[in-house]
Amino acid sequence: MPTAPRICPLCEATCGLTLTLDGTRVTGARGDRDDVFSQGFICPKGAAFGEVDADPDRLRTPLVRTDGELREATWDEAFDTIARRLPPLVEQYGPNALGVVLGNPNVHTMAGALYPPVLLGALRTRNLFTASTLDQMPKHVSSGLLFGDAFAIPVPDLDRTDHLLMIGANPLESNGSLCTAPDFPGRLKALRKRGGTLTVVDPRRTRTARLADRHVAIRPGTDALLLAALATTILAEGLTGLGALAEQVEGLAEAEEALREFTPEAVADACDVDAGTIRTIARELAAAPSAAVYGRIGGSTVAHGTLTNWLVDVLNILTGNLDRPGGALFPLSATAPAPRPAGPGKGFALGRWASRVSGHPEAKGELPLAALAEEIETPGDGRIRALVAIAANPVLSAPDGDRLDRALAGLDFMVSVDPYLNETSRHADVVLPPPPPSRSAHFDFAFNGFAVRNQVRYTPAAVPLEPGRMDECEIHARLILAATGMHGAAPDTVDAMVIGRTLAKAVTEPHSPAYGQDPEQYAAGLGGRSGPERRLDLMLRLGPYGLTLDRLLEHPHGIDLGPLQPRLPQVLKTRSGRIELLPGPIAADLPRLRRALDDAGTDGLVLVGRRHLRSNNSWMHNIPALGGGTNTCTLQVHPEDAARLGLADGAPARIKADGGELEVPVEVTDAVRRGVVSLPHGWGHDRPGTRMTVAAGRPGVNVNQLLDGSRLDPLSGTAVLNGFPVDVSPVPATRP
Ligand SMILES: Nc1nc2c(c(=O)[nH]1)N[C@H]1C(S)=C(S)[C@@H](COP(=O)(O)OP(=O)(O)OC[C@H]3O[C@@H](n4cnc5c(=O)[nH]c(N)nc54)[C@H](O)[C@@H]3O)O[C@H]1N2
Ligand SMILES: Nc1nc2c(c(=O)[nH]1)N[C@H]1C(S)=C(S)[C@@H](COP(=O)(O)OP(=O)(O)OC[C@H]3O[C@@H](n4cnc5c(=O)[nH]c(N)nc54)[C@H](O)[C@@H]3O)O[C@H]1N2
Ligand code: SF4
Ligand SMILES: [Mo]
Repeated sequence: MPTAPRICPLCEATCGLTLTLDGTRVTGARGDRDDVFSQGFICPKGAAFGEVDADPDRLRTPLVRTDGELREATWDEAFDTIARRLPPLVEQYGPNALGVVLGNPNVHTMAGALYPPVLLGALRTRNLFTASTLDQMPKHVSSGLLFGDAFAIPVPDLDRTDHLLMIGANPLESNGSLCTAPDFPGRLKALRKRGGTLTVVDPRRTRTARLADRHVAIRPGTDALLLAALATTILAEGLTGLGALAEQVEGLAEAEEALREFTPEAVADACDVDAGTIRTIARELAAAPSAAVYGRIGGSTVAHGTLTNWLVDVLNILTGNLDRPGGALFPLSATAPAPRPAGPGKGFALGRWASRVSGHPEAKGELPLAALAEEIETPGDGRIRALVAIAANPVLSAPDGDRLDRALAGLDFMVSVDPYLNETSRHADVVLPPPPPSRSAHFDFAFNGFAVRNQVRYTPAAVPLEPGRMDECEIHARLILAATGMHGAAPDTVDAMVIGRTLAKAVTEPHSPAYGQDPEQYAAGLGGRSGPERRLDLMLRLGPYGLTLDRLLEHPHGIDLGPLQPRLPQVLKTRSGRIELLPGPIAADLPRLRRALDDAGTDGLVLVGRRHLRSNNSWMHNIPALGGGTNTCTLQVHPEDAARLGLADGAPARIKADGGELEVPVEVTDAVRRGVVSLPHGWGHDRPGTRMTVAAGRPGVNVNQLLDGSRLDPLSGTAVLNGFPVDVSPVPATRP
């Protein structure tokens, strides 16, 4: 049977797959043993690539709303409608009348990397919302402040480290995040096999925690306190070892002073981790020949998310592990611009503008997704009247979906770029469906920059597009043209414009490989059979390895570019040109952390989320092969809490919080610690007007309905999705 390579787009691990094909049908997927990075690894989601690809509920044509109903339409009708209705709204009410929502799969498609920045650059709206404010924005803010670049995110050197301290991540289910590592589980096992140590901090005894040398079942939301106490211990006991970093760091004494009061004894009750354990972890971290601290969702979507992420890197710095093999290093992707010479940069600004209704500061040019509904609902100048949602399902993924659901229904105009008619896209006036992944080329613009090894791979579409379908890059390009008054122009006009602009700048930069050349001549020499391929070729040529698209095509299983290398000080773009260890906004947020010590030790229940290996956020519950078993929407409760509250395994419970209440079946398990209940996200597929038949048959409940959107990490605008208070009670049996 014919086969074709395809990088898996279903999570951040970016495994190379070998698809088996029968004509244009994908009949199976196995791990590509020749892939330079994943070497044959595959998980159940990747193995179900064929089912994901062939889901009969995927939309085959655009949908356009006529007389209140979404009907199948041609591409011309769809883009004509956008061109007719969108620009007049922007013209009449200004650029901020258009909101843009970018969801998670944009980091898993070429289109999502190449076109939204062009759309935003042309439209100039301040109303940009992305999944980052439900996810990793605290890391961007922390990196922006420390290193001057929101994308300078150190990645744990998984394959060489002697010691890994993992905060709020469960890679045995998630396969890793902001740490692209195919076969994360195998890499953790290898760490233990070579005598290394793994400590996992998680209120649940996860599959990852079970693999660890030590599991610390912390009280949710208190990791910043724990990490601060680790830092004070290292400082107070003279265990710092900045080594080569010493001359690059400023603010060490100030940071020491600012953290001084967070001693192990001071935080122990709040964290429910005894002071002795905290000291031991600190000493082991400092003593390890090499070590990395790594934190993800459980340390991000919490009340002190930015402080937690900052402290992760403070610890990497204090122990001298930042930018050193075995520690936490900055990857260098093949499509990153060729490194400019080291020196002071522009720095990172926060809060350059604020949201209209609640005054939330922008972070990285974005406003909190939790504030989208109020920006649509609240009358006045700058109200969002039109929305473009690309690969996003905020009705399920963001706080208070019911309110957002109503708000979306009140828009003047909405476009969704989405393969499904789901909880969010059902509100669109025009739905533009991308083809299934086997029909798309793939390149990991985002994840190569967060990978544990420098490498580069490109897979062209495995199967040609059927007649009547449109590549997602072309959909995005045509959307840009229709939204900006250039409707009808050829889609690669957009790519030519970007190439022209990029080269105009590059030829003036002495560190660029294109320096001093003629931009038009350079552009004429680019390879690639399409606009997006030419852009990829350009980025590779201007990148740090001097690669070309042709070179990648000669290596269908990828090119290994070696282990991560130290990159300081070149990475730094702070105004000082150094690592600014205690940035102003961080110092200003520490009193709030101090106050968290006082509210500690309450007996109430708090809720945390969880992920399942066979699911992915809100959109994969429609694949029968991935459903069932333990992949269900249950409320996990510790046996002692269940007994105290009168909750029985399998019986329904009512769960109440700030934003609402839900009824959900209980799963009694000691995998969650006392005082903590766990409910997964991405469920709640029971709204009318969707076309996801399998998901609708086992809808589950939407955990985000428990939130009203008011709980945010103030520095990053990230929603608090973990560690919020809830009340749980049994649902009284009703008489027949
Ligand atoms: N309570 C709670 N809520 C959470 C989280 C949590 O841990 N707890 N996690 C948060 C996190 S980390 C994230 S990233 C967000 C994710 O939330 P979203 O960004 O809303 O992402 P998804 O839920 O994955 O929905 C993705 C949408 O993209 C569509 N899609 C799938 N493939 C493609 C494609 O190739 N092209 C296009 N154009 N569209 C596609 C899907 O049909 C779906 O509509 O959820 C957040 N919400
Ligand atoms: N199978 C699968 N894989 C996925 C996804 C998916 O939905 N399914 N989603 C993808 C996305 S968008 C992302 S962002 C990544 C996320 O990748 P991870 O961050 O690894 O995701 P989770 O599995 O949610 O792990 C978070 C852990 O934090 C714990 N936790 C909750 N609150 C706290 C707390 O206050 N403190 C501490 N220390 N721990 C806490 C939870 O119990 C959970 O085990 O996964 C990606 N991969
Ligand atoms: S681990 Fe992620 S990238 Fe690898 S096969 Fe599974 S879903 Fe795909
Ligand atoms: Mo995410």
